[in-house]
Amino acid sequence: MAINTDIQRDTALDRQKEQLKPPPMYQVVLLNDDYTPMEFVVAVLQRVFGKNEDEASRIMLKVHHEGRGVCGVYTRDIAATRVEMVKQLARARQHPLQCIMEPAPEA
Ligand code: TYC
Repeated sequence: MAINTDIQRDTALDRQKEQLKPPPMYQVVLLNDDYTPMEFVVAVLQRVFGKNEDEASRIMLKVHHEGRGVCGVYTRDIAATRVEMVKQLARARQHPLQCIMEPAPEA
């Protein structure tokens, strides 16, 4: 019984600590390919990530030249929803555009 009580106390403490922490954040990353038109990528960055045209063009060119680029940093569900939105838009136009999410580096 003493063992059990210890486990329960640890768990409650862990939960309390967990609730004090900010949620884990995820970055949504666009990957380069040779076929998706640049204008389409810029339009996706504006529509899905709320970027203005200059910022969208800057991110698109970074992906084009460096192979990948961060579109934004979000909580898990919001990041996952945006990844799905990008994939759906790309699929609808039959572009091979790839988008992933990954844990954001700690600030
Ligand atoms: N490399 C593509 C081209 O030359 C443009 C592109 C940019 C594609 C960013 C995907 O995530 C991407 N048309």
